[in-house]
Amino acid sequence: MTEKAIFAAGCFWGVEHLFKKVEGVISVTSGYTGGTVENPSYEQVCSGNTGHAEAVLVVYDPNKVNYETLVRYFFEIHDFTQENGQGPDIGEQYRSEIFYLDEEQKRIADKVKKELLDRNLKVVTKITKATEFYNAEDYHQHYYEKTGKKPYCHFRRKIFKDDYVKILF
Ligand code: MHO
Repeated sequence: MTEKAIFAAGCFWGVEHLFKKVEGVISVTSGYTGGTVENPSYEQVCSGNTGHAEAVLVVYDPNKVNYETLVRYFFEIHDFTQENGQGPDIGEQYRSEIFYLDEEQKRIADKVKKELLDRNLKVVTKITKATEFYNAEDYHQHYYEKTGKKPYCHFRRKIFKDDYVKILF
């Protein structure tokens, strides 16, 4: 059995790269969601006019990792205080957003976000019901593995105390 999660946290190259390292994650796919245009291209999404966010679809084994762990990790691998952009990438396609697939995911996402707000941190992350997820073009999948380049704006900063996630490599 597998489950799915969808996260937007800026340029999907880096988000995909970091989620792959998590034990229990089976696959990560870069794509577009949360907009209005059907089957958009990268160029259309880049124009900022489609309403889509660059996002990743994470397929995971719920016996090895749970949704709450993925949500915590999501907050640790990007800057959730930056509105409509991530690092040098500016535009609403780079926004921070959790697209929940059911009410249980929504409850967990809300809970973790509240934990951060209760610590007086700024959190711009939206929590929204998932709509259609469109896979990005092939050349965007596994971008860093294919190109040998290094992520330029995603890295992990620890914000949760306990050792809640197992990173494989
Ligand atoms: N600033 C980045 C954005 C890439 S991302 C897939 C670049 O063009 O290199 O949106």
